[in-house]
Amino acid sequence: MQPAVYVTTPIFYANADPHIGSTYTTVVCDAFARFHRQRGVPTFFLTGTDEHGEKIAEAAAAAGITPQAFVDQVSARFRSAWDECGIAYDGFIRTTDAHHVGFVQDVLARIHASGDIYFGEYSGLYCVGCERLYTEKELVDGRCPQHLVPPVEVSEPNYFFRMSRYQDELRRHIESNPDFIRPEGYRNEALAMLREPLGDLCISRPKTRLSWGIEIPFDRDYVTYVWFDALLNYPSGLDRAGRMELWPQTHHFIGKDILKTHAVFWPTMLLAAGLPLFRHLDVHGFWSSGGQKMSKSLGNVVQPLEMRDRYGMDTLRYFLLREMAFGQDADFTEAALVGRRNSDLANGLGNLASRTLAMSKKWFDGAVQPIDPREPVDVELERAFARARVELEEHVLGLAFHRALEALWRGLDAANKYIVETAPFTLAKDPAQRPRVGAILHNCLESLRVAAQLAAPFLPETAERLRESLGLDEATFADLDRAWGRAFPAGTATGEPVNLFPRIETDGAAKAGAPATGRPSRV
Ligand code: ME8
Repeated sequence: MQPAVYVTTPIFYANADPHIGSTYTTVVCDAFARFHRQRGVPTFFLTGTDEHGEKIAEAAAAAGITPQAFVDQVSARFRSAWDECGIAYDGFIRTTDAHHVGFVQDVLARIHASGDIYFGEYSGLYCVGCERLYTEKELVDGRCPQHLVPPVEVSEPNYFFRMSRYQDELRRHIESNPDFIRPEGYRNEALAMLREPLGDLCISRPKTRLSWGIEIPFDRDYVTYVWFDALLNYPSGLDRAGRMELWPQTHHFIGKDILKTHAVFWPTMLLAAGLPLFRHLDVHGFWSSGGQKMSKSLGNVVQPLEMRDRYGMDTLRYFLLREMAFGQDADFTEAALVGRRNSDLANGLGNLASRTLAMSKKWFDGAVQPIDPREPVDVELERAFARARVELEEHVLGLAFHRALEALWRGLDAANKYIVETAPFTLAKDPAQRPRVGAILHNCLESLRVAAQLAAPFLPETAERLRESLGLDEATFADLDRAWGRAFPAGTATGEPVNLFPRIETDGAAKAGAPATGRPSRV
């Protein structure tokens, strides 16, 4: 485990609302941050909005309001969406914040003073959607591969950052630090970019063409190029929070669309600014929607709040984290989400919780019984959860969140199998077996306790509901190392049976890929 972690999402362009892609990155960061906090690791989690540049200026003009009024609205929508989704960020940065503006200007002045910024002629093929220049080679049929539109030719005098000066140093760093960019495929892509001559980076825009940006401190006729401004949010947000000591422990989570800016522009900027390099760039793949690229024109953009309202946030979190192998692409359909909800959440976890709590209530009025005597089958169950924990932790640190959840579900399967094998329903008919039935239920409650603790970073609402139903206080629940059999003091009272994940009736519609009704059925 690292001594501390600093976790960041990309800052999202304040020109559109959150969708399932931005939600995925944010949920991954949230789970990763909660995982570390739960293990006592000092953690800071930053997210926010990217508010300058041509793309935003154009969107504001189209909306008929000033850029500032426009970004105020969109940024507030991002913030409230993350709040409604229960995202536990520690800082929310806006690139129009005065502190950030000052931070960017300081860095520019420093790099200028050290001789790494010069004035020259800027020309090339620019994609406004990406806010960056493209080389002919990067284009696909003359179009930007992300936005599928031809870039525009630009030519104007501007300031340049001597990025090329740092090319070799960066390549050596990536070569000697295999964990710097993960998973490996993206590291290889970055190394391939660094095998080509890098050139320098244009970092200004004349105000005559674009005034919506941070003014260059050494030339009032220019504003800063939006990516130069945006990338600096990462240290500036930490600086503002007074937590710069965490900087060397940085984990940047991004989607693969912004690999070049983060794997090439950003580290060279840090080298020039004399700041330590981040620790990890963790790159995930893209979500498609029903097999197609998500786009407004296709009308298949998946809205996180709609999904949350229909299925609950934990179901959405579980689906996102379980369905996508981090680094690879995945497809979002409600049918697949409903499938996971019913098979994993309702059957696996929900069923164990409702059965255990119902038995505890029915036979012991909720009073937790002593755990002895222990049978081999009980020890096997305890071991299954010990294994689940080890595997889950390894997988989270290796970014395989889907595997981490699989490992936890192997523990839940063992618990459900334990109930079948020990058959408390049958034993309960014999009064002489009462102590054994009590011990079996205690083991089931322990399974639920450990499962809820391990699930907490991924399914925080569910974990809290389980904690309450199990009658555990917060301190006991926070203690991951509490020994099996030592979490429920004699006399602890478990609550009423809960139905954590009512099954979603699919009535054939969801199976066919159409939106599910979301109507819970009786179980
Ligand atoms: O690029 N699948 O902002 P942005 C998965 N402001 N993730 C997706 C996705 C999809 N279909 N679509 C978007 C920017 N994302 C810049 C970043 S950082 C200094 C500046 C996620 O609003 C993914 O994390 O276009 C991607 O990298 C990010 O949204 C881009 O968000």
